[in-house]
Amino acid sequence: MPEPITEQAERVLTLWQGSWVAAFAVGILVWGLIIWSVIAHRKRSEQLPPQVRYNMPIEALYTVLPVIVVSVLFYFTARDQTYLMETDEPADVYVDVNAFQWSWQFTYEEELDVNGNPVSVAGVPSTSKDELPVLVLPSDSVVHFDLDAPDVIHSFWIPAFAFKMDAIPGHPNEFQVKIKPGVEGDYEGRCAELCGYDHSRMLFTLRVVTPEEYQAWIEEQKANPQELPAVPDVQEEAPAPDPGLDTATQESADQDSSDTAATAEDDAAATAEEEDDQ
Ligand SMILES: [Cu+2]
Repeated sequence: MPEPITEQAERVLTLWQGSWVAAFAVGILVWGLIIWSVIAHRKRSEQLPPQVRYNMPIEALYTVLPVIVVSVLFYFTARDQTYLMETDEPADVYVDVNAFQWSWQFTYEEELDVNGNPVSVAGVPSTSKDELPVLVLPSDSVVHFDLDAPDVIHSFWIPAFAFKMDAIPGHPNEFQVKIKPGVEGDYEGRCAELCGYDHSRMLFTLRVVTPEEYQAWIEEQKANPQELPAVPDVQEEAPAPDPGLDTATQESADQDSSDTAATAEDDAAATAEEEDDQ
């Protein structure tokens, strides 16, 4: 497991370790009983041992013990899930995550640049770190994520958060984390839901910096808005609800062709960038 960099990730790690300890305790008990009965009750003579059946206390134990085991696991899972899904605390940073085929756009909803647009970064599908979008976040801060997708289901995964959540078209998801102090550095981010041709290149970098460095970065972005690669917009591409079957089929066909168009735009943008670099 990667070193957890959020308070929530600490909780996930503890739950995971606790589950293993409980599993080993049950395992050792069961293996112990198996080995004991194999040795203590091995065949000693040709005489048939006493035949017993319907031992009520043992039968009751068979039912009660698994119920207790499942209840304990359920209790801790439900308790931690409730904690992980909490979004009540006011966040220091709000990030809109747009997961598209096949990269990411991160929009800092509350930070408006000189043109009045929110600060936003986006990338192209790649395995080279220079081309990947960089999600910059301050340490020692609460960060709120809103996840959405214009095309297919993706999954926003930062292994160091010990957490991932799906980005589903037409079904916005949200979660928040408290990033710990002193964890500045670069961390890997991925799409964890097989989402098409370039899924394996749908990567990003999480860069945790100090709150002061974060403020300086945001001010810099506000003053110099960045040219973004072509990114399909969540609002524009979300399919409109329509009860008609024929129209629905037609719409999904439209959706497919516009997806192809968006991909072509992405490729064009990527090529343009490469040409710029030369
Ligand atoms: Cu994806």
